[in-house]
Amino acid sequence: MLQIDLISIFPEYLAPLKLSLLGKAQDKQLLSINIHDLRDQTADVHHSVDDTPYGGGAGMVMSPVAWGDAIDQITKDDEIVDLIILTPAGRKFTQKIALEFSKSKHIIFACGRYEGIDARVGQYYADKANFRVHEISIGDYVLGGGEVAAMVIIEATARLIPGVLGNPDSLKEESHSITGDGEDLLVEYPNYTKPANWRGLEVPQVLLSGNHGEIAKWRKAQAERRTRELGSE
Ligand code: 6GU
Repeated sequence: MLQIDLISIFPEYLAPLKLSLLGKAQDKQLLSINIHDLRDQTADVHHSVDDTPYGGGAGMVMSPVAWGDAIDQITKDDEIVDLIILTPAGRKFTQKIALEFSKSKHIIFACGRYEGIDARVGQYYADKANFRVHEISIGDYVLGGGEVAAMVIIEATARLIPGVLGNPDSLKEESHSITGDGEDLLVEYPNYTKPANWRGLEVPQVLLSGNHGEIAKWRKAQAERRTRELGSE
């Protein structure tokens, strides 16, 4: 069972985590997803979570006080926790990192907004023996907050947990699938289904041939061609 906690000032933004594959994984008790409102931690009447940056500059920074209280409340001292801080300045998320996260027992997502979370939050938990802190970005563009990025990471991670996918063979041949050593990263070959002729476009003949050796060779060549073409963009 993987326990996932998300902390956000827009908990409603995370409602889709109940749906589809992730909903089924929760029904099967392979996954537990809990959403927390950061503002529940604030004592002041305005429930403020941000303040002006030391040193000046534009925008607001999220205060470490509410974050620390929220994280402490959902962790026990005797468990290992992966704390994922979502930030465009983080390490780029990949399939390999998804595989690593899929083996975790407890992941906490800190979904920041504004100009980010006070840097001491990551520093404080990185110094604790039972925390592994990961600053993660999902790509080279800037989002309004970490919520959508957290959903991307959860969707990629959860489907790698044994039992979550109905047909585990689906993992074997898809794009970016990892074959043990994590090195063989190809995008997938193109797929076709009926009809064999659609609006004048024919399915490649080899796929209709029934020759499994030739089909495997063709698919490998297509995957390599696609991967090469992406690399030269
Ligand atoms: Cl994780 N957060 C934000 N705010 N923007 C991003 C991101 C994360 N990853 C890419 N852009």
